[in-house]
Amino acid sequence: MTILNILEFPDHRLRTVAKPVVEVNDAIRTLADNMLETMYDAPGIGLAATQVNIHKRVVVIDISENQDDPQLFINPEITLCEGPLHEYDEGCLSVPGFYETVTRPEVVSVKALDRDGIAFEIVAEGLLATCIQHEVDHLDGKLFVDYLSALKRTRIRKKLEKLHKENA
Ligand code: QAP
Ligand code: CO
Repeated sequence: MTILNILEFPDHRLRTVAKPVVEVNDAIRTLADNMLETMYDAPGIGLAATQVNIHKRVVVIDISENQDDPQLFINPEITLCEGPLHEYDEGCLSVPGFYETVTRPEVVSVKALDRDGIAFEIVAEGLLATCIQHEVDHLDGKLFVDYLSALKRTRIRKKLEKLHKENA
């Protein structure tokens, strides 16, 4: 397995809209396994293919305490957003070192394909619902910093640009 390079804000490639997966084959399963390894290595709780510069609609999530419950969503679609809004301190492997409060619906239904290409649908709430919405945003070229004020977003961008220059 391979640990993939994670793009960081403000890399414009994070703004690419990912294309649907047309066939769930071994190449997609290998991508999903490499994304899981990359996420566990970070460590993180969610990763979208966009973040590793692969513009296909694939998301991996593991919100379990022991990081032993991987969830794969191929072509995820949020079919229902419900209920009270929920505030969560979100972070992102593509925005390392920054956490900010984002408000999103507390419950979502999500339809997707599994690693055998079989469709399934789940109702998610709490952290899982937040994480699914955050990762589906990535597939549409959207980042959690887009929900913040322009001032906060600019501050984060400048700090990361400085770090990237120092590390170059
Ligand atoms: C998305 O984010 C998420 O800044 C997944 O230095 C996060 O796995 C959805 C990470 C929170 C909902 C709530 C972030 C690792 C990991 C960092 C992540 C960092 C190291 C973020
Ligand atoms: Co993210």
